[in-house]
Amino acid sequence: MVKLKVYADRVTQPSRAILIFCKVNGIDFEEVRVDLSKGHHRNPQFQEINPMRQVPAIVDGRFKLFER
Ligand SMILES: N[C@@H](CCC(=O)N[C@@H](CS)C(=O)NCC(=O)O)C(=O)O
Repeated sequence: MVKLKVYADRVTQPSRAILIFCKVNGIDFEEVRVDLSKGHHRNPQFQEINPMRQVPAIVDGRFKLFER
């Protein structure tokens, strides 16, 4: 089974909120760091996940979601 991926940068409050939500609710997930200070959110690969180029975003198989 494919694990839920959480694209986040812990520096940001919205990212921390999603990470805490997953941990508190026992959701099995993989954290993928998107380093805003290095501009990783502007990479074409990340833009395919979130065209708004913001974290957090989640991917579950083919399902992609952004906006908390
Ligand atoms: N409405 C979005 C807001 C997300 C958001 O504002 N993310 C900021 C960090 S706090 C971000 O990725 N900023 C990068 C940018 O806009 O370039 C949500 O709640 O998920």
